[in-house]
Amino acid sequence: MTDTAAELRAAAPGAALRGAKAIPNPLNCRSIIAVAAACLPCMLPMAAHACSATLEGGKTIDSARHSIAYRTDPVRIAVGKPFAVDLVVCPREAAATIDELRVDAHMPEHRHGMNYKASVKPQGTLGRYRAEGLMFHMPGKWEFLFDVRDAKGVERLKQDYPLK
Ligand SMILES: [Cu+2]
Repeated sequence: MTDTAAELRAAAPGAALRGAKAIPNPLNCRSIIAVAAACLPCMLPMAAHACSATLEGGKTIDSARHSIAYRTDPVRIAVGKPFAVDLVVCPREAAATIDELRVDAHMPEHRHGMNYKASVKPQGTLGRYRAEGLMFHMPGKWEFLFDVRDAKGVERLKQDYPLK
């Protein structure tokens, strides 16, 4: 649980998708703020959404400030085989622009990341990116980390990826 709390502190507000599972330390105000920020979309159902990212055959993650759709290439990742990730990222606030997208992954239970650093390149269409050079070197519970940087800072979106 301390691991999750540490991630909450490290992540930008709104990024803690797994925050609902965490039991915030009452003395740790930043964790509580992070959890509250993660719930903003549910508390503000009338808030205007500039976009909702979609990618055929892909998965979507929504956070406070961004919507990400991603699809791995190949769709089925194999242990020890390089793969790429195609992404669509869009800001929820109409005027916001994305300055940088970083794609990474780690195994939270093993406390290690990948052995390679992914390179992310914008594609022709606005909001489309492709990350290359990823590899999961062992089976188990991986987690994708998508860091979106805009004028307000970095927002981290995460999603579990169990690899058999
Ligand atoms: Cu591992």
